[in-house]
Amino acid sequence: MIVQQELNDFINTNKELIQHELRHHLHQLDVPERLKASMIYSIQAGGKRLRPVLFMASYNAYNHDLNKALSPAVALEMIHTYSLIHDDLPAMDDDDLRRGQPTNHKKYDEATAILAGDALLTFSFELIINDPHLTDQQKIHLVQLLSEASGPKGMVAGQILDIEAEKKAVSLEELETIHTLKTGELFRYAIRSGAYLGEATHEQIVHLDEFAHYLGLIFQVQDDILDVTGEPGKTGKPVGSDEANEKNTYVKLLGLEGAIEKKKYYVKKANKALYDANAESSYLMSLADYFSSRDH
Ligand code: GRG
Repeated sequence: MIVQQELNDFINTNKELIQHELRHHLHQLDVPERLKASMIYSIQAGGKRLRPVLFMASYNAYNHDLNKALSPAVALEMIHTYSLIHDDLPAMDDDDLRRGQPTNHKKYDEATAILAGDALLTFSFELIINDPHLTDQQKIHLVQLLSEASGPKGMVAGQILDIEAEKKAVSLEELETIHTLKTGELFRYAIRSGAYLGEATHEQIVHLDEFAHYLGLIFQVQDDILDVTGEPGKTGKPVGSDEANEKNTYVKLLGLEGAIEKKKYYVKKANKALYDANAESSYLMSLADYFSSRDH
């Protein structure tokens, strides 16, 4: 049983490690100054680094040796950041604020924000390919996993389905598909790639895929619950805003009580999948609880 303090230490240590790696790779880039500044602006804007922490927890569930290959997690955070920059653009959500600060296109301009996103996306693959701690076979596999998770079969598919679903009623099943692709695929990559490098078996990875699926849904249902119950300022989004009212959410479909019940169901399924993956005493288990009770 992992106690809260131990989990906090694990999260903080790995967050620091990833921040350091992100800074190191971006600051040494020899590229046009405005592009570099805009990439660094969004990377350093205070993200929770949940996905890299999941990667580390998944590696740690199967392997206690020091994980020197951090590029799969750094690449993942870069792709997550690119997706947020593009999601905030006028052509998409048209947001002025992200994490309580001006969005990239507000701080710089639209063209710069588009290019900063493009640059983070492509640079992420370069990082994996140049990682001296990975074998060629590992590089190929990781690039395959990451491109599938973030591309037209993964996150990008989720984004277009989400845009198409705006302002029309969707079923619970359609909502789950959108979130599984838009949010869940990157979680799945984090967990799969960590377990793969930690040398989990194929069967364990199949169970972890199921865990990741439910973790993505827990994350999203909690996001929707926080939209109506969260403290303003903490979530970085206005509570009860027009945006929140128009969105297809679990709370809209099931009511607040129904959404909370659904979350409990997802937590149960996630825990069962972790047992099946022999990872029940890992940080992954505590992270599932952390995801379901987070307040921002
Ligand atoms: C533009 C191709 C493209 C995709 C965008 C992820 C995404 C797809 C859009 C983000 C919109 C959104 C608010 C989705 C809800 C789930 C989500 C990804 C929230 C943000 O993730 P956190 O909480 O963010 O991990 P931080 O700020 O901590 O990095």
